Amino acid sequence: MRLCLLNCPNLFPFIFQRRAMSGFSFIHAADLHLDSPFAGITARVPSIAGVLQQATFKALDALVDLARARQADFVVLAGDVFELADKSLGAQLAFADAVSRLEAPGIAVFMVCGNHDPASGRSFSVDFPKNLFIFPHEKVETRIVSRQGTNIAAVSGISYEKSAESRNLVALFPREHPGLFSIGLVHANVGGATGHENYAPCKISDLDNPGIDYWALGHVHTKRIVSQKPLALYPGNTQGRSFAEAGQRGCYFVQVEGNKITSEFCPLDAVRFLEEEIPIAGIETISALENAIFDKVGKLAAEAGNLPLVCRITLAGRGPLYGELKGPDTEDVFLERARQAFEGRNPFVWVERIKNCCAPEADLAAREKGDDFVAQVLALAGKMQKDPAAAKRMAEQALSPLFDDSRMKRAVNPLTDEEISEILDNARLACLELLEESS
Ligand SMILES: [Mn+2]
Repeated sequence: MRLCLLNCPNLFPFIFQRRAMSGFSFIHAADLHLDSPFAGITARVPSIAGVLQQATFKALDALVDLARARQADFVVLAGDVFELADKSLGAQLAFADAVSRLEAPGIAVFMVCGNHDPASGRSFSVDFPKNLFIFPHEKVETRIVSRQGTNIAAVSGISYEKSAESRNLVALFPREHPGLFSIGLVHANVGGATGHENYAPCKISDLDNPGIDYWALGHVHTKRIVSQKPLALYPGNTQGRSFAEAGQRGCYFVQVEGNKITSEFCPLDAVRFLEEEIPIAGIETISALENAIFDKVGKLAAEAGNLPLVCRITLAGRGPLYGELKGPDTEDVFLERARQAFEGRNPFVWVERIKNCCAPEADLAAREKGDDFVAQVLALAGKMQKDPAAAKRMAEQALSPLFDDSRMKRAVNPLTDEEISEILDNARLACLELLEESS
């Protein structure tokens, strides 16, 4: 028998059977991005596009199933539950449904708003069940969770008011310990994580707060242990939405027994993104390469198990087939044939792209040691690849006469890091082709 209470004793009078245990457990998830549009994934087949569109919702359902199956005492959601500040109607209704499925077994849900769904964003007049508590943005608040009349944990949290949150929210948490297992729930960029906006920035050392036993973080989309004491985790997002978010996605199931905290990662995603390279070295014929592509897609499908798969294969490295692969339609021909080979699979296997990044069969390292122009460019490109920041500075310097022109500035966007890296790769390849022709 269990009673799960927030700070109001008559709020959750739900009673049900649970296994005997002295500790308690909760689920920590973040960045659900409900109703994410999967920008950049151009699924031509409507049934696949539909599955992608539903994937963030399915991950939410999986989270609810997990919380119920494991009989978690409560759930904490560390921001970006919704994709859009003007939360979509479908996302809000689906979220209300999910929370109400947790209401019957008495599982409370605590949530903070992140940069995608700040408190100031528009909301529809959806009635959320009473087991949901959304932390305010003005200051850190604390809620006590109880079971069977006994207080088991304190959850403190604070929301974003607007997207570009510049406050150090972590620093606002109380430093006195509440005498119960204490969770700090916050959406923040801890330690200047790259690849994510630097919102609610703080240093890792800011987490060193005697009032907090577990930091339930959100914002960084790939799971990460930020600190061991106190334990601070990013669970990553619940559903990958691009190849930048490849691999398993899910949440942490956290068990607390006395001083012992055990965190177990549990996948929730409904569609798996996987990307892999095929080194062309040693592959002698186009037919052998095609077999290698089919084998690799088959291996990724096995890895995705019972989940639908969106995959990308990159042909990489140096090898004798380089010349034959140079044609403009090579990628498309392989792609079309791979899609056909895996058509009709259930769950589906969708090959998103076959990317050709091969280089000719030349001894690059030896060639870089020469003193001619080609060797110098190869050496420089190699050096720049190892130091992208320096490469960016040099490229910007070289291009400044062009990009500093006021008319050009209006017409052309500055180069992105990815574009600069591609220019370098192409320069390298052009040099290698010159080598090939002259040999
Ligand atoms: Mn996010």
